[in-house]
Amino acid sequence: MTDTIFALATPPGRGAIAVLRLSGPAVEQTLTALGATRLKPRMASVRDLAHDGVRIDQALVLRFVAPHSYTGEDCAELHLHGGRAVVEAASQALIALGVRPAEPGEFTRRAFQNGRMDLAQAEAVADLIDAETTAQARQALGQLDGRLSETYAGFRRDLLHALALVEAEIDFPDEDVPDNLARTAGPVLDRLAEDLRRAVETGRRGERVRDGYRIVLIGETNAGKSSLFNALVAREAAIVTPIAGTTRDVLDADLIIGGYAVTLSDTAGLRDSDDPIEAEGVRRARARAEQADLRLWVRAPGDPDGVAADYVRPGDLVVANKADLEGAVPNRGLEVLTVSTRSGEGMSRLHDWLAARLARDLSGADFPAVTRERHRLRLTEALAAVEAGRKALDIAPEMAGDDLRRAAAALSRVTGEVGVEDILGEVFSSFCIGK
Ligand SMILES: Nc1nc2c(ncn2[C@@H]2O[C@H](COP(=O)(O)OP(=O)(O)O)[C@@H](O)[C@H]2O)c(=O)[nH]1
Ligand SMILES: [Mg+2]
Repeated sequence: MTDTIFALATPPGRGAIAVLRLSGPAVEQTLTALGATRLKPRMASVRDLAHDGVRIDQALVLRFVAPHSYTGEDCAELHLHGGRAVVEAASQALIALGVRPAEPGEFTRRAFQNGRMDLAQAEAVADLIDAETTAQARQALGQLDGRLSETYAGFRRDLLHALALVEAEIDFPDEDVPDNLARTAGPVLDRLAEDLRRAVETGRRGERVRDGYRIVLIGETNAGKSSLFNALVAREAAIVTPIAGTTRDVLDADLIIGGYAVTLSDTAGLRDSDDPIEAEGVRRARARAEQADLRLWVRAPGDPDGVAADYVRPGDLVVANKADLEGAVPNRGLEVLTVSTRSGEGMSRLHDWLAARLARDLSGADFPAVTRERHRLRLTEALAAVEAGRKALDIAPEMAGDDLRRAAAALSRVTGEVGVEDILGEVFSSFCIGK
């Protein structure tokens, strides 16, 4: 039998109120033991809570009766005065009454297991709690509404439709099985493959919104990368000196530009070095530049073209720094913005440029985007199976059924309809306690 759990649902520490949340079969009897009786479901009531004759608090109590609750079980919320001693006393009383402190994510896990939400929605709960930008929150809300799950369900419907066509043909074979199938199931699979491909692509965008868009500063030593890094993060995070080769490690900072989460990285100047520490820094700088969503090539007047030229891609930006000094900066066909981190000239234009780029790459009318690598891997798997099934239609239709079933299984794993146990740990381990 499931046990009854509780957790503090508000942040620990002193506050106006603290909410203790309970879920499980013993909720009603626990409330009664604490003196909270005659509670109407979903109605807030003020009750004096006490245990063993000792008063705990005058609290607002809410009761939810299964299955009409977050977890689908009997639930309650105790809205206590938000002092540490009150919360402590209430927690001790609950433990004494046999109610167990919840594990991280245990409430949402129960909600999933009781069919109140699917896995993609459970992940959205975690994302919404962790959201620090409006874009992250908007994306998570869309996913919580079930829009992402609906997209996956649509894929599965198309797949099962194609599978039914394939099986019907094979069960009642005549000469023209491959021809008939190419006519009936073929277009369905072609369309599905196209949709899956598009979903995998939105996955890159969704993950960037969720985890941060990666911008890397690269360039020659002394171009002013670290100065620019400090200016953008608005603090002296990186060491700036006139000595070439000052920066060795990759420095990361999280910031928000135009409502989007960004991870900005400062790197070592790209040059050959005999110093093994600097050489390792250069190697890391290159690796970072390759993975980034955008590279800012920081250049000062007189900088040689150097190796950075090998790392920039179309769409990257040249930031021509040291506008206060004389000299031209060649642009190598890229867009150029002129700034001076010393005088501040051009910095607001750079900021606007970055905000516009983020909006271009990350906003999408076709939310919901796929938000996690876990989803993207499964979708990619489903896509490969659909493509294999499509090929099999023409040559060996009896094989196509297996491919399509494999694709359906991959999709089901995303929302947690099959193969659940091995992914539950992964999904719920990142939750905070009380959710
Ligand atoms: N004149 C001028 N010097 C700058 C400007 N930005 C940075 N510097 C100087 O350039 C040198 C190298 O800067 P740094 O940020 O460490 O460059 P990095 O090696 O690319 O990280 C330092 O002495 C900075 O003070 C600028 O806009 N104008
Ligand atoms: Mg530096």
